[in-house]
Amino acid sequence: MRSGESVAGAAAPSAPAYEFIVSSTDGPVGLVRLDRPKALNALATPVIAELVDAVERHQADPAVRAIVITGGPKVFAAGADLKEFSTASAVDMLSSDRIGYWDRLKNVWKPLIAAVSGFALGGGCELAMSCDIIIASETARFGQPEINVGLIPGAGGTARLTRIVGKFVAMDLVLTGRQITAEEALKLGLVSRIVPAELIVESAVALGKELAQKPPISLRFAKEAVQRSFEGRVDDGIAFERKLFYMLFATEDAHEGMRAFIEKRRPTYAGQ
Ligand code: DAK
Repeated sequence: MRSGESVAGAAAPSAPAYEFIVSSTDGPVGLVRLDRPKALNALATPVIAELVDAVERHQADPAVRAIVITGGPKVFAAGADLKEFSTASAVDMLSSDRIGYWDRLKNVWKPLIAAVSGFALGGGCELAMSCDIIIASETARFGQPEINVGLIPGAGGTARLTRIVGKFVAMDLVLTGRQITAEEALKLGLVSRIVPAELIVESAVALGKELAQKPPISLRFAKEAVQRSFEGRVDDGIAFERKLFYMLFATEDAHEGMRAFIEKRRPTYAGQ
């Protein structure tokens, strides 16, 4: 961004000039909007780096009491950037500091609200699941389609989704890569509210303002307690998932899958 731009209020104080996100505040609510529409908000490393920076700035701002992460009307985020990943080796993945950005989101103690319209796929769904509350618009579509490009979820998806929706639904979603609607996501407990598409940001900000009225220390402790009970059990899963995700970059199938996506053709998997 275009740091002077704002979505629903003033630009965050001394916000740097972001390229892929827009950060602003609306009263006590920090708002971070992914803004890379040409690549469907694919979470390339600089994108997630900017997002985490903006979230941390809101966390450091005493006037901000809740933070909303959103995307555009057509897409929340279509996952990690497959163009960036397509040439990476297993060693590149293992030695890169990409995952560090994702891990930093875990240290955010202010409530994080994901406001999802359109596709929240792969890392996009994982980003939403890294938040504390997910609000969906009627157009939201969630999924972990990594299997279709020779990968598996790699930013906590297998572990968190399994805890949220249970083993059998998680297996169905992770093994088929199919998308689910906002209605299904509501039934499965992945989202807690569905709102009309045109009200998604407004609704999330209104929820943020409602939370801003609560006693901040209780809010923080409540979040930490739920998080401890949830994340404590998923940490082992996430560590295991991460190793397997990196190992897949040593397979021909993963590179074939990502290349095929970029070249807009059907992949051929040889099991190599
Ligand atoms: N990466 C890069 N470019 C993408 C993209 C992606 N994930 N998704 C879409 N694009 C690009 C397309 O290549 C296309 O670019 P151009 O051809 O115009 O240059 C443009 O966005 C529009 O996309 P489509 O033409 O495909 O648009 P459609 O409306 O037809 O389809 C779609 C929308 C969302 C269904 C489709 O684009 C799609 O299936 N996208 C890929 C979804 C996907 O497979 N996501 C999972 C990616 S793997 C980790 C961190 C994160 C992760 C793992 C580890 N660590 C740090 C360890 C996460 C991994 C993933 O998310």
